[in-house]
Amino acid sequence: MGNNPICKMLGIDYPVIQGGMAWIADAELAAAVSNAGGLGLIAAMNSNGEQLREQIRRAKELTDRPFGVNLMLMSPYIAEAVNVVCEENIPVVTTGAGNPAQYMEQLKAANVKVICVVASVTLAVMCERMGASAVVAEGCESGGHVGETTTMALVPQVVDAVTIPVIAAGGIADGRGMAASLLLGAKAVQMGTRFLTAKECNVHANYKAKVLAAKDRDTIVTGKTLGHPVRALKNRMTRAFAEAERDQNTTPEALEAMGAGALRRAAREGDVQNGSCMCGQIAGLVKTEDTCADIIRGICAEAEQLLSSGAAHELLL
Ligand code: TUI
Repeated sequence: MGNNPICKMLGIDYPVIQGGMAWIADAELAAAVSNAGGLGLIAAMNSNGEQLREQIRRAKELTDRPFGVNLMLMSPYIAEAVNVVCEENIPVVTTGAGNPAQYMEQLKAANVKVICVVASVTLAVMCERMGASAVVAEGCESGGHVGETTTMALVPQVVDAVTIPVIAAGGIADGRGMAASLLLGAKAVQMGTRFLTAKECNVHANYKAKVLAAKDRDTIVTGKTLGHPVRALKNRMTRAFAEAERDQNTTPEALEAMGAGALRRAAREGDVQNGSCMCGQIAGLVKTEDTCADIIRGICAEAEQLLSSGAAHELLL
Protein backbone atom coordinates (compact mmCIF):
# COMPACT_ATOMS: atom_id res chain seq x y z
CA MET A 1 0.00 0.00 0.00
CA GLY A 2 2.59 2.47 -1.26
CA ASN A 3 0.21 5.42 -1.25
CA ASN A 4 -1.12 4.94 2.23
CA PRO A 5 0.19 7.50 4.76
CA ILE A 6 -0.22 5.12 7.71
CA CYS A 7 1.65 2.32 5.91
CA LYS A 8 4.43 4.75 5.01
CA MET A 9 4.59 6.23 8.51
CA LEU A 10 4.79 2.84 10.22
CA GLY A 11 6.61 0.76 7.61
CA ILE A 12 3.77 -1.77 7.31
CA ASP A 13 2.20 -3.44 4.26
CA TYR A 14 -1.53 -3.18 5.07
CA PRO A 15 -3.39 -0.31 6.81
CA VAL A 16 -4.66 -2.57 9.57
CA ILE A 17 -3.86 -2.04 13.24
CA GLN A 18 -4.62 -4.50 16.01
CA GLY A 19 -6.44 -3.19 19.09
CA GLY A 20 -4.50 -3.03 22.36
CA MET A 21 -6.71 -5.48 24.23
CA ALA A 22 -5.78 -5.85 27.91
CA TRP A 23 -5.05 -9.46 29.03
CA ILE A 24 -5.38 -10.51 25.36
CA ALA A 25 -2.93 -8.60 23.15
CA ASP A 26 0.33 -10.35 24.09
CA ALA A 27 3.68 -10.77 22.30
CA GLU A 28 2.38 -13.72 20.23
CA LEU A 29 -0.64 -11.88 18.86
CA ALA A 30 1.32 -8.68 18.21
CA ALA A 31 4.05 -10.60 16.35
CA ALA A 32 1.49 -12.55 14.31
CA VAL A 33 -0.27 -9.35 13.18
CA SER A 34 3.03 -7.66 12.35
CA ASN A 35 4.34 -10.75 10.50
CA ALA A 36 1.12 -10.65 8.45
CA GLY A 37 1.90 -7.07 7.37
CA GLY A 38 -0.32 -5.12 9.79
CA LEU A 39 0.68 -3.34 12.98
CA GLY A 40 0.63 -5.62 16.02
CA LEU A 41 0.45 -4.13 19.50
CA ILE A 42 1.30 -5.45 22.94
CA ALA A 43 -1.19 -4.22 25.56
CA ALA A 44 0.78 -2.72 28.45
CA MET A 45 -2.50 -2.58 30.44
CA ASN A 46 -1.60 -2.72 34.16
CA SER A 47 1.78 -4.46 33.64
CA ASN A 48 4.76 -3.11 35.52
CA GLY A 49 7.92 -2.14 33.64
CA GLU A 50 9.63 -5.52 33.83
CA GLN A 51 6.54 -7.49 32.81
CA LEU A 52 6.15 -5.23 29.79
CA ARG A 53 9.85 -5.53 28.90
CA GLU A 54 9.54 -9.32 28.93
CA GLN A 55 6.66 -9.18 26.43
CA ILE A 56 8.56 -6.74 24.21
CA ARG A 57 11.68 -8.96 24.20
CA ARG A 58 9.53 -11.99 23.34
CA ALA A 59 7.88 -10.15 20.43
CA LYS A 60 11.32 -9.12 19.15
CA GLU A 61 12.23 -12.84 19.02
CA LEU A 62 9.06 -13.60 17.04
CA THR A 63 9.16 -10.84 14.42
CA ASP A 64 11.55 -8.52 12.59
CA ARG A 65 8.66 -6.30 11.55
CA PRO A 66 7.63 -3.14 13.41
CA PHE A 67 5.24 -3.61 16.31
CA GLY A 68 3.95 -1.20 18.95
CA VAL A 69 2.71 -0.99 22.52
CA ASN A 70 -0.71 0.18 23.69
CA LEU A 71 -0.43 2.36 26.79
CA MET A 72 -3.46 2.27 29.07
CA LEU A 73 -3.31 5.71 30.67
CA MET A 74 -5.31 4.66 33.75
CA SER A 75 -2.61 2.11 34.71
CA PRO A 76 -0.85 2.64 38.05
CA TYR A 77 2.39 1.65 36.24
CA ILE A 78 1.99 4.01 33.29
CA ALA A 79 5.19 5.99 34.05
CA GLU A 80 7.27 2.76 34.16
CA ALA A 81 5.65 1.52 30.95
CA VAL A 82 6.56 4.76 29.14
CA ASN A 83 10.19 4.44 30.32
CA VAL A 84 10.41 0.85 29.05
CA VAL A 85 8.89 1.77 25.66
CA CYS A 86 11.58 4.45 25.24
CA GLU A 87 14.44 2.19 26.41
CA GLU A 88 13.38 -0.65 24.11
CA ASN A 89 13.19 1.62 21.02
CA ILE A 90 9.57 0.83 20.30
CA PRO A 91 8.69 2.80 17.12
CA VAL A 92 5.03 3.53 17.91
CA VAL A 93 2.54 3.53 20.78
CA THR A 94 -1.20 3.91 20.90
CA THR A 95 -2.68 5.50 24.02
CA GLY A 96 -6.16 4.91 25.41
CA ALA A 97 -8.51 5.54 28.33
CA GLY A 98 -7.25 9.06 29.03
CA ASN A 99 -5.36 12.15 27.98
CA PRO A 100 -1.70 11.43 27.09
CA ALA A 101 -0.47 15.05 27.62
CA GLN A 102 1.95 14.15 30.45
CA TYR A 103 3.88 11.60 28.40
CA MET A 104 4.01 13.22 24.95
CA GLU A 105 7.30 15.05 25.42
CA GLN A 106 9.21 12.04 26.72
CA LEU A 107 7.88 9.73 24.00
CA LYS A 108 8.56 12.18 21.18
CA ALA A 109 12.08 12.88 22.51
CA ALA A 110 12.74 9.13 22.27
CA ASN A 111 11.48 9.08 18.65
CA VAL A 112 8.35 7.11 19.53
CA LYS A 113 5.39 7.96 17.31
CA VAL A 114 2.28 8.53 19.39
CA ILE A 115 -1.13 7.53 18.04
CA CYS A 116 -3.88 8.56 20.44
CA VAL A 117 -7.10 6.59 20.68
CA VAL A 118 -9.89 9.15 21.08
CA ALA A 119 -13.64 8.99 21.46
CA SER A 120 -14.28 12.71 20.80
CA VAL A 121 -13.35 15.54 18.44
CA THR A 122 -12.12 17.64 21.38
CA LEU A 123 -9.52 15.09 22.46
CA ALA A 124 -8.50 14.47 18.83
CA VAL A 125 -7.73 18.17 18.34
CA MET A 126 -5.83 18.33 21.64
CA CYS A 127 -3.75 15.29 20.65
CA GLU A 128 -2.87 16.81 17.29
CA ARG A 129 -1.71 20.02 19.03
CA MET A 130 0.40 17.94 21.43
CA GLY A 131 2.24 16.31 18.52
CA ALA A 132 0.38 13.04 17.91
CA SER A 133 1.32 11.41 14.58
CA ALA A 134 -2.23 10.10 14.03
CA VAL A 135 -5.42 9.46 15.96
CA VAL A 136 -7.63 6.41 16.22
CA ALA A 137 -11.25 7.63 16.21
CA GLU A 138 -12.92 4.86 18.20
CA GLY A 139 -16.72 4.68 18.12
CA CYS A 140 -18.81 3.30 20.95
CA GLU A 141 -19.47 0.06 19.04
CA SER A 142 -16.05 -1.08 20.19
CA GLY A 143 -15.30 -3.35 23.12
CA GLY A 144 -13.81 -2.30 26.45
CA HIS A 145 -13.72 1.33 27.57
CA VAL A 146 -16.05 3.29 25.26
CA GLY A 147 -17.12 6.84 24.53
CA GLU A 148 -20.62 7.92 23.49
CA THR A 149 -20.40 8.59 19.74
CA THR A 150 -20.75 5.95 17.04
CA THR A 151 -18.00 5.27 14.50
CA MET A 152 -20.26 6.49 11.66
CA ALA A 153 -20.69 9.89 13.36
CA LEU A 154 -17.26 10.21 14.99
CA VAL A 155 -14.90 9.38 12.12
CA PRO A 156 -15.94 12.11 9.62
CA GLN A 157 -16.09 14.74 12.37
CA VAL A 158 -12.58 13.88 13.52
CA VAL A 159 -11.38 13.77 9.89
CA ASP A 160 -12.68 17.34 9.40
CA ALA A 161 -11.13 18.60 12.66
CA VAL A 162 -7.50 17.42 12.28
CA THR A 163 -4.85 17.31 9.57
CA ILE A 164 -3.02 14.19 10.82
CA PRO A 165 -4.21 10.80 9.50
CA VAL A 166 -7.27 9.27 11.17
CA ILE A 167 -7.66 5.55 11.82
CA ALA A 168 -11.23 4.26 12.25
CA ALA A 169 -12.16 1.81 15.01
CA GLY A 170 -15.31 0.36 16.53
CA GLY A 171 -17.60 -2.02 14.67
CA ILE A 172 -15.19 -2.96 11.88
CA ALA A 173 -14.52 -6.64 11.14
CA ASP A 174 -14.68 -7.13 7.38
CA GLY A 175 -13.98 -5.50 4.03
CA ARG A 176 -17.30 -3.65 4.05
CA GLY A 177 -16.43 -1.96 7.33
CA MET A 178 -12.97 -1.12 6.03
CA ALA A 179 -14.30 0.29 2.73
CA ALA A 180 -16.89 2.37 4.59
CA SER A 181 -14.18 3.70 6.94
CA LEU A 182 -12.00 4.76 4.03
CA LEU A 183 -14.97 6.55 2.45
CA LEU A 184 -15.56 8.39 5.74
CA GLY A 185 -12.01 9.73 5.37
CA ALA A 186 -10.04 7.32 7.55
CA LYS A 187 -6.68 6.12 6.19
CA ALA A 188 -6.59 2.84 8.12
CA VAL A 189 -8.61 0.69 10.50
CA GLN A 190 -8.00 -0.67 13.98
CA MET A 191 -9.74 -3.93 14.91
CA GLY A 192 -9.96 -5.66 18.27
CA THR A 193 -12.81 -8.16 18.24
CA ARG A 194 -11.72 -9.59 14.85
CA PHE A 195 -8.21 -10.35 16.17
CA LEU A 196 -9.54 -11.66 19.49
CA THR A 197 -10.78 -14.68 17.55
CA ALA A 198 -7.57 -15.09 15.51
CA LYS A 199 -5.87 -18.51 15.60
CA GLU A 200 -2.74 -16.89 17.07
CA CYS A 201 -4.69 -15.18 19.89
CA ASN A 202 -4.00 -16.78 23.28
CA VAL A 203 -7.24 -15.66 24.93
CA HIS A 204 -8.94 -18.57 26.75
CA ALA A 205 -10.89 -20.88 24.39
CA ASN A 206 -14.13 -20.29 26.35
CA TYR A 207 -13.88 -16.52 25.69
CA LYS A 208 -13.15 -17.03 21.99
CA ALA A 209 -16.10 -19.44 21.68
CA LYS A 210 -18.43 -16.94 23.36
CA VAL A 211 -17.40 -14.18 20.94
CA LEU A 212 -17.82 -16.50 17.93
CA ALA A 213 -21.32 -17.47 19.14
CA ALA A 214 -22.40 -13.88 19.93
CA LYS A 215 -25.23 -12.15 18.07
CA ASP A 216 -25.77 -8.45 17.34
CA ARG A 217 -27.42 -7.56 20.67
CA ASP A 218 -25.29 -9.68 22.96
CA THR A 219 -23.11 -6.86 24.37
CA ILE A 220 -23.94 -4.32 27.09
CA VAL A 221 -22.25 -1.20 28.48
CA THR A 222 -21.79 -1.14 32.27
CA GLY A 223 -19.77 1.21 34.49
CA LYS A 224 -21.34 4.50 33.36
CA THR A 225 -22.02 5.47 36.98
CA LEU A 226 -18.28 5.02 37.71
CA GLY A 227 -17.22 7.28 34.85
CA HIS A 228 -15.62 4.48 32.82
CA PRO A 229 -18.24 2.75 30.71
CA VAL A 230 -17.12 -0.66 29.44
CA ARG A 231 -18.70 -2.81 26.71
CA ALA A 232 -18.67 -6.57 27.25
CA LEU A 233 -20.72 -9.64 26.37
CA LYS A 234 -23.86 -10.03 28.49
CA ASN A 235 -23.42 -12.71 31.16
CA ARG A 236 -23.98 -13.34 34.89
CA MET A 237 -21.31 -10.77 35.78
CA THR A 238 -22.70 -7.92 33.64
CA ARG A 239 -26.28 -8.66 34.81
CA ALA A 240 -25.17 -8.44 38.46
CA PHE A 241 -23.18 -5.28 37.71
CA ALA A 242 -26.06 -3.58 35.89
CA GLU A 243 -28.40 -4.47 38.73
CA ALA A 244 -25.98 -3.10 41.35
CA GLU A 245 -25.65 0.12 39.32
CA ARG A 246 -29.43 0.58 39.32
CA ASP A 247 -29.54 0.14 43.11
CA GLN A 248 -29.17 3.57 44.78
CA ASN A 249 -27.57 1.95 47.82
CA THR A 250 -24.53 0.52 45.97
CA THR A 251 -21.32 2.44 46.72
CA PRO A 252 -18.79 3.17 43.96
CA GLU A 253 -16.26 1.13 45.99
CA ALA A 254 -18.52 -1.91 45.91
CA LEU A 255 -18.94 -1.54 42.13
CA GLU A 256 -15.18 -1.17 41.59
CA ALA A 257 -14.67 -4.33 43.67
CA MET A 258 -17.10 -6.23 41.42
CA GLY A 259 -15.13 -5.20 38.34
CA ALA A 260 -11.65 -5.83 39.74
CA GLY A 261 -9.92 -8.76 38.06
CA ALA A 262 -12.97 -9.55 35.95
CA LEU A 263 -11.23 -9.34 32.56
CA ARG A 264 -8.39 -11.56 33.75
CA ARG A 265 -10.92 -14.10 35.05
CA ALA A 266 -12.51 -14.40 31.61
CA ALA A 267 -9.45 -14.00 29.37
CA ARG A 268 -7.01 -16.22 31.28
CA GLU A 269 -9.08 -18.53 33.48
CA GLY A 270 -11.96 -18.95 31.02
CA ASP A 271 -14.68 -18.06 33.51
CA VAL A 272 -16.99 -16.47 30.96
CA GLN A 273 -19.95 -16.25 33.35
CA ASN A 274 -18.35 -14.46 36.32
CA GLY A 275 -15.63 -12.68 34.35
CA SER A 276 -15.81 -9.74 31.91
CA CYS A 277 -15.73 -10.72 28.21
CA MET A 278 -15.01 -7.31 26.73
CA CYS A 279 -15.81 -7.24 23.02
CA GLY A 280 -17.39 -5.03 20.39
CA GLN A 281 -20.87 -5.01 18.86
CA ILE A 282 -19.45 -6.48 15.64
CA ALA A 283 -18.95 -9.85 17.40
CA GLY A 284 -22.18 -10.99 15.69
CA LEU A 285 -20.37 -10.78 12.36
CA VAL A 286 -17.32 -12.74 13.48
CA LYS A 287 -18.02 -16.42 12.94
CA THR A 288 -14.69 -18.11 12.24
CA GLU A 289 -11.29 -18.47 13.83
CA ASP A 290 -8.76 -17.47 11.15
CA THR A 291 -5.06 -16.71 11.02
CA CYS A 292 -3.99 -13.08 11.26
CA ALA A 293 -2.65 -13.30 7.70
CA ASP A 294 -6.02 -14.55 6.37
CA ILE A 295 -7.89 -11.86 8.33
CA ILE A 296 -5.73 -8.98 7.11
CA ARG A 297 -5.42 -10.12 3.48
CA GLY A 298 -9.10 -11.07 3.28
CA ILE A 299 -10.36 -7.75 4.62
CA CYS A 300 -8.06 -5.63 2.45
CA ALA A 301 -8.90 -7.66 -0.67
CA GLU A 302 -12.64 -7.35 0.01
CA ALA A 303 -12.38 -3.59 0.63
CA GLU A 304 -10.31 -3.13 -2.52
CA GLN A 305 -12.84 -5.10 -4.57
CA LEU A 306 -15.80 -3.13 -3.17
CA LEU A 307 -14.17 0.24 -3.74
CA SER A 308 -13.13 -0.53 -7.31
CA SER A 309 -16.21 -2.49 -8.48
CA GLY A 310 -18.52 0.49 -8.88
CA ALA A 311 -21.43 -1.56 -7.44
CA ALA A 312 -22.30 1.15 -4.91
CA HIS A 313 -21.81 3.84 -7.54
CA GLU A 314 -24.47 2.21 -9.74
CA LEU A 315 -27.07 2.80 -7.04
CA LEU A 316 -26.87 6.53 -7.69
CA LEU A 317 -27.25 6.37 -11.47
O1 TUI B 1 -9.13 2.58 26.13
C1 TUI B 1 -9.86 2.03 25.35
N1 TUI B 1 -10.36 0.79 25.57
C2 TUI B 1 -10.14 0.08 26.74
S1 TUI B 1 -9.13 0.50 28.00
C3 TUI B 1 -9.54 -0.86 28.85
S2 TUI B 1 -8.90 -1.22 30.41
C4 TUI B 1 -10.13 -0.71 31.44
N2 TUI B 1 -10.69 -1.65 32.18
C5 TUI B 1 -11.69 -1.33 33.02
C6 TUI B 1 -12.12 -0.04 33.14
C7 TUI B 1 -11.59 0.94 32.38
C8 TUI B 1 -10.56 0.60 31.49
C9 TUI B 1 -10.41 -1.60 28.13
N3 TUI B 1 -10.72 -1.07 26.95
N4 TUI B 1 -10.20 2.62 24.19
C10 TUI B 1 -9.77 3.94 23.90
C11 TUI B 1 -10.69 4.92 24.52
N5 TUI B 1 -10.29 5.99 25.15
N6 TUI B 1 -12.00 4.84 24.55
C12 TUI B 1 -12.46 5.92 25.23
C13 TUI B 1 -11.36 6.64 25.60
C14 TUI B 1 -11.30 7.86 26.34
C15 TUI B 1 -12.32 8.23 27.19
C16 TUI B 1 -12.22 9.39 27.92
C17 TUI B 1 -10.18 8.66 26.23
C18 TUI B 1 -10.09 9.81 26.96
C19 TUI B 1 -11.12 10.18 27.80
O2 TUI B 1 -11.07 11.32 28.53
C20 TUI B 1 -9.80 11.86 28.73
C21 TUI B 1 -9.85 13.31 29.00
O3 TUI B 1 -9.15 13.70 29.93
O4 TUI B 1 -10.58 13.99 28.27
